[in-house]
Amino acid sequence: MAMEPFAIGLTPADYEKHGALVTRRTLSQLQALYTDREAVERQLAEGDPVVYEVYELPHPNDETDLLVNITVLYPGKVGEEPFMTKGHFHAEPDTAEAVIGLSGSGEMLIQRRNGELRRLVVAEGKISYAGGGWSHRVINTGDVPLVFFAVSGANIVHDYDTAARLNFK
Ligand code: PAN
Ligand code: ZN
Repeated sequence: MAMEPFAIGLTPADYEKHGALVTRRTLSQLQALYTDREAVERQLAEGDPVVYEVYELPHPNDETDLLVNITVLYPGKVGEEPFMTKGHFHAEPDTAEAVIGLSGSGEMLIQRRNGELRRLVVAEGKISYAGGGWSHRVINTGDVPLVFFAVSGANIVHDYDTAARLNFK
Protein backbone atom coordinates (compact mmCIF):
# COMPACT_ATOMS: atom_id res chain seq x y z
CA MET A 1 0.00 0.00 0.00
CA ALA A 2 1.41 3.41 -0.94
CA MET A 3 2.02 6.09 1.70
CA GLU A 4 -0.70 8.69 2.08
CA PRO A 5 0.20 12.13 0.69
CA PHE A 6 1.49 14.56 3.33
CA ALA A 7 3.17 17.92 3.86
CA ILE A 8 4.97 18.38 7.19
CA GLY A 9 7.90 20.29 8.66
CA LEU A 10 11.39 18.97 7.99
CA THR A 11 12.37 18.52 11.65
CA PRO A 12 12.59 15.52 13.99
CA ALA A 13 9.77 16.99 16.14
CA ASP A 14 7.46 17.31 13.13
CA TYR A 15 8.31 13.76 12.08
CA GLU A 16 7.48 12.49 15.58
CA LYS A 17 4.15 14.34 15.53
CA HIS A 18 3.48 12.59 12.22
CA GLY A 19 4.04 9.21 13.87
CA ALA A 20 7.64 8.56 12.85
CA LEU A 21 9.37 5.44 14.06
CA VAL A 22 12.48 6.53 16.00
CA THR A 23 15.50 4.22 16.10
CA ARG A 24 18.20 5.12 18.64
CA ARG A 25 21.66 3.65 18.19
CA THR A 26 23.93 3.66 21.23
CA LEU A 27 27.68 3.25 21.50
CA SER A 28 27.43 -0.28 22.91
CA GLN A 29 25.52 -1.36 19.78
CA LEU A 30 28.05 0.34 17.51
CA GLN A 31 31.30 -0.43 19.29
CA ALA A 32 32.62 -2.68 16.49
CA LEU A 33 32.90 0.41 14.23
CA TYR A 34 35.72 1.92 16.30
CA THR A 35 39.36 0.87 16.13
CA ASP A 36 40.46 2.23 19.53
CA ARG A 37 39.22 -0.58 21.81
CA GLU A 38 40.53 1.09 24.98
CA ALA A 39 38.65 4.29 24.19
CA VAL A 40 35.46 2.26 23.64
CA GLU A 41 35.86 0.52 27.01
CA ARG A 42 36.64 3.80 28.80
CA GLN A 43 33.53 5.50 27.42
CA LEU A 44 31.23 2.54 28.05
CA ALA A 45 32.43 2.41 31.65
CA GLU A 46 30.91 5.88 32.08
CA GLY A 47 27.63 5.24 30.24
CA ASP A 48 26.15 4.30 26.91
CA PRO A 49 25.59 7.51 24.89
CA VAL A 50 23.10 7.74 22.03
CA VAL A 51 25.25 8.20 18.90
CA TYR A 52 22.41 8.77 16.44
CA GLU A 53 18.65 8.68 15.97
CA VAL A 54 16.81 7.88 12.75
CA TYR A 55 13.29 9.27 12.23
CA GLU A 56 11.43 7.15 9.72
CA LEU A 57 7.89 7.94 8.57
CA PRO A 58 5.34 5.24 9.28
CA HIS A 59 4.98 2.32 6.96
CA PRO A 60 3.25 0.82 5.06
CA ASN A 61 4.85 1.96 1.89
CA ASP A 62 5.35 0.14 -1.35
CA GLU A 63 8.23 -0.05 -3.78
CA THR A 64 7.16 3.01 -5.74
CA ASP A 65 7.36 5.19 -2.59
CA LEU A 66 10.40 7.09 -1.32
CA LEU A 67 12.19 6.66 2.00
CA VAL A 68 12.51 10.16 3.45
CA ASN A 69 14.36 9.80 6.75
CA ILE A 70 15.87 12.39 9.07
CA THR A 71 18.96 11.42 11.07
CA VAL A 72 20.32 13.25 14.12
CA LEU A 73 24.00 12.32 14.51
CA TYR A 74 25.34 13.60 17.82
CA PRO A 75 28.80 15.15 18.21
CA GLY A 76 31.43 13.06 19.92
CA LYS A 77 34.53 10.98 19.44
CA VAL A 78 35.79 7.56 20.37
CA GLY A 79 39.54 7.94 20.55
CA GLU A 80 40.35 9.92 17.38
CA GLU A 81 37.30 8.74 15.43
CA PRO A 82 34.17 10.90 15.27
CA PHE A 83 30.65 9.57 15.92
CA MET A 84 29.40 7.91 12.73
CA THR A 85 26.50 5.97 11.29
CA LYS A 86 26.90 2.25 10.58
CA GLY A 87 26.86 2.74 6.81
CA HIS A 88 25.40 0.45 4.19
CA PHE A 89 24.96 -0.35 0.55
CA HIS A 90 21.55 -0.42 -1.06
CA ALA A 91 20.76 -3.75 -2.62
CA GLU A 92 17.99 -5.18 -4.77
CA PRO A 93 18.04 -2.71 -6.51
CA ASP A 94 21.17 -0.70 -5.73
CA THR A 95 19.73 2.77 -6.19
CA ALA A 96 20.97 6.24 -5.30
CA GLU A 97 20.59 8.31 -2.16
CA ALA A 98 20.59 12.09 -1.73
CA VAL A 99 21.43 13.69 1.62
CA ILE A 100 20.51 17.26 2.48
CA GLY A 101 22.13 18.88 5.50
CA LEU A 102 19.68 20.62 7.86
CA SER A 103 22.12 21.71 10.59
CA GLY A 104 25.63 20.98 11.77
CA SER A 105 28.41 19.72 9.57
CA GLY A 106 30.24 16.56 8.66
CA GLU A 107 31.01 14.27 5.78
CA MET A 108 29.51 11.37 3.93
CA LEU A 109 32.07 8.67 3.21
CA ILE A 110 31.08 6.72 0.12
CA GLN A 111 32.68 3.54 -1.11
CA ARG A 112 32.24 1.21 -4.03
CA ARG A 113 32.40 -2.58 -3.78
CA ASN A 114 35.86 -2.47 -5.41
CA GLY A 115 37.08 -0.34 -2.48
CA GLU A 116 37.15 3.09 -4.18
CA LEU A 117 36.52 5.67 -1.45
CA ARG A 118 35.40 9.32 -1.67
CA ARG A 119 34.27 11.96 0.80
CA LEU A 120 31.37 14.39 0.32
CA VAL A 121 30.57 17.35 2.55
CA VAL A 122 27.31 17.21 4.53
CA ALA A 123 26.26 20.63 5.82
CA GLU A 124 23.25 22.90 6.17
CA GLY A 125 21.97 23.93 2.75
CA LYS A 126 24.03 21.39 0.80
CA ILE A 127 22.87 18.35 -1.10
CA SER A 128 25.25 15.39 -1.37
CA TYR A 129 24.43 12.68 -3.85
CA ALA A 130 25.64 9.09 -3.84
CA GLY A 131 24.65 7.22 -6.98
CA GLY A 132 23.87 3.53 -7.14
CA GLY A 133 26.81 1.31 -6.22
CA TRP A 134 28.15 3.66 -3.49
CA SER A 135 27.78 2.63 0.13
CA HIS A 136 27.39 5.58 2.49
CA ARG A 137 28.35 6.43 6.07
CA VAL A 138 27.96 9.89 7.65
CA ILE A 139 30.42 11.21 10.23
CA ASN A 140 29.94 14.26 12.47
CA THR A 141 33.13 16.33 12.40
CA GLY A 142 31.63 19.28 14.30
CA ASP A 143 30.66 19.95 17.90
CA VAL A 144 26.87 20.26 17.45
CA PRO A 145 24.39 17.61 16.26
CA LEU A 146 24.52 16.96 12.52
CA VAL A 147 20.92 16.74 11.31
CA PHE A 148 20.33 15.52 7.77
CA PHE A 149 17.53 14.42 5.50
CA ALA A 150 18.08 11.35 3.31
CA VAL A 151 15.93 10.23 0.41
CA SER A 152 16.10 7.04 -1.64
CA GLY A 153 13.68 4.63 -3.28
CA ALA A 154 11.60 2.57 -0.85
CA ASN A 155 12.43 -0.50 -2.94
CA ILE A 156 15.95 -0.81 -1.46
CA VAL A 157 17.22 -3.43 0.95
CA HIS A 158 19.90 -2.14 3.35
CA ASP A 159 23.07 -4.24 3.04
CA TYR A 160 25.16 -3.54 6.16
CA ASP A 161 27.45 -6.57 5.92
CA THR A 162 29.30 -5.68 2.70
CA ALA A 163 29.86 -2.12 3.96
CA ALA A 164 31.13 -3.45 7.32
CA ARG A 165 33.68 -5.67 5.55
CA LEU A 166 35.05 -2.74 3.49
CA ASN A 167 34.58 -0.37 6.47
CA PHE A 168 35.21 2.87 4.49
CA LYS A 169 39.03 2.48 4.75
C1 PAN B 1 19.82 6.89 6.03
C2 PAN B 1 20.44 6.02 7.11
C3 PAN B 1 20.59 6.68 8.46
C4 PAN B 1 21.28 5.77 9.49
O1 PAN B 1 18.49 7.21 6.34
O2 PAN B 1 19.70 4.83 7.24
O3 PAN B 1 21.33 7.85 8.30
O4 PAN B 1 22.43 5.14 8.96
P1 PAN B 1 22.56 3.56 8.96
O5 PAN B 1 21.31 3.03 8.28
O6 PAN B 1 23.78 3.27 8.18
O7 PAN B 1 22.60 3.12 10.38
C5 PAN B 1 19.93 6.09 4.74
O8 PAN B 1 20.99 6.00 4.20
N1 PAN B 1 18.87 5.44 4.33
O9 PAN B 1 18.93 4.61 3.22
ZN1 ZN C 1 21.01 4.53 2.50
